[in-house]
This record gives sequence, structure tokens and C-alpha cells, in this order.
Amino acid sequence: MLENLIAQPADKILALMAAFKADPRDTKVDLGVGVYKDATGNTPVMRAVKEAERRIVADQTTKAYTGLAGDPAFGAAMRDLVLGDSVAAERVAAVATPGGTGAIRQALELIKMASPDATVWLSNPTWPNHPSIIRYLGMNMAEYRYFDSATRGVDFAGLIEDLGQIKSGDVVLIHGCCHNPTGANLRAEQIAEIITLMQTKGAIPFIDIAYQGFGDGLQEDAQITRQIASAFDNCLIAASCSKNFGIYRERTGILMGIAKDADQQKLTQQTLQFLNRQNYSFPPDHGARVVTTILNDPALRKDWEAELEETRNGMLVLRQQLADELRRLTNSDRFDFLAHHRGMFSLLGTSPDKVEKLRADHGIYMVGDSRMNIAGLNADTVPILAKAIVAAGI
Ligand code: PLP
Ligand code: TYF
Repeated sequence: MLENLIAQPADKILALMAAFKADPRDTKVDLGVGVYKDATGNTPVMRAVKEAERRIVADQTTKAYTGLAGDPAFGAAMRDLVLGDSVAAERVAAVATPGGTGAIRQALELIKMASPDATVWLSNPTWPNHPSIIRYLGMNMAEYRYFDSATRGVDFAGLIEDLGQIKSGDVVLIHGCCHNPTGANLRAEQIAEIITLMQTKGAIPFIDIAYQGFGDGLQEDAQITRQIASAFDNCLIAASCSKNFGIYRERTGILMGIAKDADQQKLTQQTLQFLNRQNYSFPPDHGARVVTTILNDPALRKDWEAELEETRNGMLVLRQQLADELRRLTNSDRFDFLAHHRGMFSLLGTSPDKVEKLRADHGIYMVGDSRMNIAGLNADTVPILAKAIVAAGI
């Protein structure tokens, strides 16, 4: 049997992680995989997470199964965090999932069940796992223009033109904040225009929010999601806790399905639980319990928010330092977009051979499409990167 297998395409981001590890140069700089790192290159366990884990270990009396949706308290806490009061709670179905990826997978399975002929529209570019999972599930897929390689902002005219082709029942996947890989984000008035267009066409929004709190702030980063969720009868939201709680390996995420009314919510909830059961029965609990403990305890929550703000502000400082250094070196404002982008990533907008040159000549690792993880920098490596960018003729 196993001789029939054919090699599957590797994840280019994870492959880059391995290449970085294997590089013996001690001057190497990792701007690859989207994991937050502090100035010393460490990915810390957040203070509130440590304390929540201590409490869970001390107080937990059982590790018996939760339920197919996970702990309902996690669902409620995440609904509040992501949606605020933008949508009535009785319209929201929710299941815990293994990470944001699990939520995306379950959302796509739900779409396939409910609407097998629908086309799922993705931004070009997007996170590579989006098209990979859609292709694996044998679903229809199309792209809408997103990135303007001249301004390194959003190509809004191109986006609107492409979304003009969507058909009734099609699904449009939108990054809730901190677009991966570009770092370029939509403004509220642009979202309003997209909403109107999608409503005219009868399309369904699917939001992937994996970096809430990494862009403009915890509430600010939820704005697009809330704006969209409150405007449609149906909406799917895949939220990840990996980044904003720093619990990557715990695999913590949630899929929320917003239904038209309470009856439709019941059916949606039942279906989401069915999908969890088909794939893994009960979702992982530990990370979800950590998140719930933090969100429901005012002191822990305050400390988590403060540390998340430090993280966010640290990345903004690095962005500004890099933009300033490049402004100084090039005597131009060509790289000012780096300070305007938000989240962990910026797409430099250069060719794969220049990215390769940065790796070969300077030991600077970024993804082949020229995505760099800003959190991989520190005050010492900012000038090194700026010099290398100029030396590579970018
Ligand atoms: N969506 C986007 C856009 C991402 O960048 C990520 C990466 O971390 C995820 C979803 C899901 O992450 P995880 O499955 O680790 O929660
Ligand atoms: O884009 C990134 O770097 C993160 C981490 O298969 C990641 O989202 C990368 C690849 C992958 C899963 C997570």
C-alpha cells in the first residue's frame, strides 16, 4: 500500500525553518516562521499563561472528556474577545479546534457540506495553508487581487474588480487583521465597500483572525471581524490563540459560525460538533483552559493585555527603526511602508533571487515571496538587515 504514496509538496515556511537551523553561521538572522521572538530571540511563555497553568495544575480535579465543542466557557470567552457585542450571542455557534488551522479546516468542511459548488475566494497572496487545504478537500477556489507591489499597500481597485465576479453563495476569505504575508490591511471604509459588494452578490464571509492584538490593539484588531459579522446573516470565523497567547504548541483555536437566528444556530452548532467528532472527537483542552482562565480573571487578563501591548509596541518600534534606517541609507521614502504595515509580517515585495541573495550573502532568512517576520529583528540586527537590503539592490 505505502508504495503508492507520492511525495507531497512541503510547506515552504517550515522548510525554511529547517534550513535556518542547519546554517552554521552565528550571524544568521531568522525572519522566517511566524513566531514572536523577543530581543534575545526567545519565544517566551507569557506571564499570565504561566500563572493560569500553575492554577490549572493545582486545582484541576479531572481530565475526563469535556464535550465535542470543548468547554462552553472557552466558547463564550472567545466570542466576547473576538466579537464583543457586535452579534447576539444566541446567533453564534462555536467549537474549540486544534489551533486556528483546525478551525479553518472545519470551516472549509462545513462549507463543502452546505454548499459543495461554492467557490472560496482567497486574497493573492495569502497564507499558503489556505489554498493547500482547499485543494486537498477538492473545493473550488479563486483569487482576488490584494497586494499592490508598487505601493506595498492594498490594491483596492483590483480587489473590487475581482470580487465583482463572485457568484451567489461563494465564500470570501478575509484576514481579520495583520494580513499574512503582506502586512497591508484594509481600512474600515474599504471593508464597508466590500460588505456592500458581497451583499449585492449574495456572498458569505469567512474570516481568519490569527493575530488579534498584534496590530493596532486588541479591540482595534477585531474591528473588521465585527464590522463584517454584524452585516451578514451568515459568517464563519476561524480564530487562533497561538500568537496572542503565545501558546503555539498547545493547539488552541475556535471556529464560530454566525447563524441567522437561534434555530439556525442550533443546527450549525450540531453540525460543528459532528465535524469535530468525525475528525478527532474532542478538541484539545489545555490551551483553551489557559485562555479561559486568563480572560475570566480580571487581574490575569490585565497582565496578559499589558504583555500583549508590550509585544505589539515592540514590533512597531522595530518597524519604525527599520524604515528610518532605510530612509537614511537610501535617502528616499521607498521603505516607509514598513512602518505602515501591521502585525508580524511585511512583504518586502522583491524577487526570489534577491531573497536568496540575502540568505546566501548575509545569512538573512525570509520566506521566498520576501515575507519577513519583523519580530525576528532586534536593535542590533535592524541596521544589518537595512544594509543587506541596500547591498542586494532591493
Ligand atoms: N491563519 C493565519 C493567517 C496564520 O498565519 C496562522 C498561523 O499561525 C493560522 C491561521 C493558524 O495558526 P495555528 O493553527 O497555529 O493557530
Ligand atoms: O505563517 C506563519 O509563519 C505562521 C506559522 O504550516 C505557520 O502562520 C507556518 C506554516 C504552517 C503552520 C503555521
